[in-house]
Amino acid sequence: MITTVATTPIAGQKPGTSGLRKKTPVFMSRHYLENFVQAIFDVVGAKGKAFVLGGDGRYFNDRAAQVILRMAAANGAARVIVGQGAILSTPAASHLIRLNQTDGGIIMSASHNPGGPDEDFGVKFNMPNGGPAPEAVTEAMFQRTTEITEYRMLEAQDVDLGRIGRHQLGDMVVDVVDPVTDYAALMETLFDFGAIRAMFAGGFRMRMDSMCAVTGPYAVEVLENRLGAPKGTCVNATPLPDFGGMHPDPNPTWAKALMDEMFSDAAPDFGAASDGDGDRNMVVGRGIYVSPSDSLAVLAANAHLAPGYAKGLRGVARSMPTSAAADRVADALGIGKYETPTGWKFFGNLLDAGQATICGEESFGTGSDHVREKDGLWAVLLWLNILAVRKQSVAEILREHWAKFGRNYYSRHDFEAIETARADAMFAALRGSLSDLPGRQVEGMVVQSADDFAYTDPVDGSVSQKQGVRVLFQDGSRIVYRLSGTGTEGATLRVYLERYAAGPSGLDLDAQAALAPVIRAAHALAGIADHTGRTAPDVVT
Ligand code: G16
Repeated sequence: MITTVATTPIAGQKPGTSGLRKKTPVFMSRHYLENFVQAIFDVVGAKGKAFVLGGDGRYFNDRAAQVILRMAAANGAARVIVGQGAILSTPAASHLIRLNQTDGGIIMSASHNPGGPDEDFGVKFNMPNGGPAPEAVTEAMFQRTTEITEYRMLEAQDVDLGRIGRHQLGDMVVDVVDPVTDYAALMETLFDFGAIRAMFAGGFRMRMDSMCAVTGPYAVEVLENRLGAPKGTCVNATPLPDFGGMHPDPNPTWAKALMDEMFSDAAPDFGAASDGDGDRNMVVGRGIYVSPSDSLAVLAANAHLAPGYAKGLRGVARSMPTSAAADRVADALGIGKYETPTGWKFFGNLLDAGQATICGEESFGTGSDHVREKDGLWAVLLWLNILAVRKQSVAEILREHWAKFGRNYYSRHDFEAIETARADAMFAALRGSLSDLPGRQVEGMVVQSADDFAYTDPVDGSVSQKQGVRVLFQDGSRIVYRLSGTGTEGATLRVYLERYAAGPSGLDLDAQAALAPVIRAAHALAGIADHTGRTAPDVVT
């Protein structure tokens, strides 16, 4: 029996960088989830359609899944494919959408944000290509939330999402699938599992920290069961609704236990961590941290060593705040290079059009055209494939890379939970000063140009404005200022810092030391302390 429930618009249901993310109690409040899900179905249409549904297992994931299923049935969907227990990593969900050629999918996640009754929850819609909905679509969903008057709900019992197989919910079919099987099979087509297995058999050791989030079962199946890594290689591998109290953001600050191990005498050869929904990754060698920008560049330069990329790459895309290290590789390979706004959704058209094969972001995201999301375990496997072929350490590979291409010293400084009004005032002042900056001297550097990044999509011509303030210096150094679009409280200021060293000397400095003048210039030009009251960042990556 389908009921139509009267509702009224709820303010603030505007998706950010990647879907709608809010505090869990907000999402659990009356009509909140239902209004947004109805807005999704109103925009994309549900009648006769098939969707994928899954999430990262955080608190409220299971109950939200039952609500979404009842609403899908009430809106006339024909079929929903759900990961067992309503669990799917974000890249696995993207793959299932593509594999089954569904009309899209709904992913429940707030990614790297903590989970729990008082933490964060999120919902996003992915398109039939498997990628996050573009801005035009999320904007239409937001508009719909501002005018919504009713939503549709099937009155029915919960579907048993623990039982793999076919279920019926009203007229709709619900297929519960193992969340790992199809994803693991895809990985086997891309990488030389034999070579990686031989490397583990030869004594190579790694640590994979899944931070009590969704990647655990994927990592155990692929690394331990299929590739023969010793039991215990994967730690924090059981997904928990509150991520065991961890902050599942794989960066040196939040994955500190892994960092400590990799810099200790007992360090294994290779370390990696992944985030809440499995699309981010951090990579660490023994005694050496690999910045995400460098990781993208190394992967692009060596991808041809893996079977899935043996024919070479068509192009490399990076988000604007990501360092230009990957551009240097693209130039050397003679392939296309693209600079997009922050947000994986901006890579979708380039991947669909076959213009880019590998994409990456400074925010610990790397991926390729195998799905339409960034993919944490994929990046780990590509690194392992490269290590197995080159038979060198991570440190040796990085040093050879810098010797060949020069080094883009890079860091991001985050200032979290700033009062929104103060952050907005800082950006207003900064934007107002842009035309005065060229020619200005600061910390021994001269500003060459300053602007607010705007992007015209080369495939569909859509334009995205105000994607980050850039200050470029004559010596090639760069500062970028942005406000995060994934937080749920106050504003997070992200300051991205970059300086290029051509070598051969000066390639082995500590990144923060090498960037010291750029960091001071960033504070001076934006008046960070005056506007925000902060003199030091909360997170340094
Ligand atoms: C999302 C997006 C990424 C983006 C990141 C950080 O990742 O998919 O493209 O780089 O947020 O965005 P912001 O700087 O606006 O916080 P995820 O892993 O949170 O889905």
